[in-house]
Amino acid sequence: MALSFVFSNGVSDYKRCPVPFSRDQLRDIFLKHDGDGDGRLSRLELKSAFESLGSNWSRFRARQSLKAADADGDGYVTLDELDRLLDYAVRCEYAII
Ligand SMILES: [Ca+2]
Ligand SMILES: [Ca+2]
Repeated sequence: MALSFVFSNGVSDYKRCPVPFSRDQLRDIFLKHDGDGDGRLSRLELKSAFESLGSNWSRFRARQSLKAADADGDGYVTLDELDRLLDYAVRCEYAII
């Protein structure tokens, strides 16, 4: 039986299940989702970040990660809170360390 060398594009698989990233990769991904470039991540920006990480519950993740990372309670994850956000993501097994 011939092996098939035709691969599906893999994108759907990638989206379906979270792929482990390194902490540095996660940091890059979160920073890239600062859509308005104000140096902090709003809940919507977090949601799109978790979407791109393959989360099926991105809205839930955004809310939970904000709760976990937003130390001063201003509703945004700023750069000095980013480490806490990464801690959360790692806890949710989006990262291998
Ligand atoms: Ca922002
Ligand atoms: Ca904050």
